[in-house]
Amino acid sequence: MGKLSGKIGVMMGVANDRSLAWAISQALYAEGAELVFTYLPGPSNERRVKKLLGPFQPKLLLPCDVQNDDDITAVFRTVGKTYGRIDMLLHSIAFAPPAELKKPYVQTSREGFHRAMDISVYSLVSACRAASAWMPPGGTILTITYFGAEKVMPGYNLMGVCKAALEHSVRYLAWDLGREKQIRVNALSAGPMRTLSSAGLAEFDQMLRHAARKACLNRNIEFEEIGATGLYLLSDASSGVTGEIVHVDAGYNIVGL
Ligand code: 0WD
Repeated sequence: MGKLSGKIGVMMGVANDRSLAWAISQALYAEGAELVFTYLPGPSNERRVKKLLGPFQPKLLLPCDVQNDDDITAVFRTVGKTYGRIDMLLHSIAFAPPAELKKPYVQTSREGFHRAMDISVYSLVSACRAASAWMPPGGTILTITYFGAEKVMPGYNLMGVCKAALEHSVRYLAWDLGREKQIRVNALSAGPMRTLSSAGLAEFDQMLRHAARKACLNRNIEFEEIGATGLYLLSDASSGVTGEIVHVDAGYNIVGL
């Protein structure tokens, strides 16, 4: 019997075996959780995710473009009706048009700004609303953020502004859902990891080298470290923690120089 036996989790944002959401899913599986996955609709995404999940045989693998309210409603209705409850939600989704990330923030277009905010921030609000309808007291929600929300990280640009909005959304959601239903909402602020989406960032290799040099632990973080903290934040081990931004960055964020 694992710590999460009998718990139902919805995992949004597994794109491949390097996704941060996959690190957390593996840690939850190891503790006996029953997991359901969503993927961005598209034949190649579906194929990739199906192949990855094959050995785990999840009961549900559902298409969900978070820009579409009907998709979000359908996902949580299907999971809710299948299991009668949802205990955990992982939101590990972000997107900004690559061209927007290549230009200085001051040049951000209105359309690019709206699209990035919609996918990277509003999707959390919408998913929290839909998931919480099926969550019993003690339900937990986790999203993934980055230090570029707190300080200027050249090259992170528009996504830094999205992450700042995401982090403050976590606090307001923690207040609303905590008061209303005893549901917790937190964010894990991860150090840089090589994944599909980070590959789109200009100078990512330089960012990785710099992060390792500056961090207290003098290294970058490991995939399994994201999994372990994700498990903590999605389980009762963190029952007194909500509205927090927990850094898993080898201590990078506390160093000034
Ligand atoms: O260094 C890193 N990789 C860090 C990532 C450091 C700190 C934070 N993060 C954050 C990201 O900003 C994101 O919020 O972690 C989260 C997950 O990122 P990841 O694991 O690096 O990225 P990836 O494996 O690419 O998963 C993100 C997924 C998308 O994958 P692709 O590569 O296909 O775009 O977000 C999903 C999609 O599966 N996604 C969407 N899902 C539903 N609807 C949408 C959408 N419209 N757009 C993107």
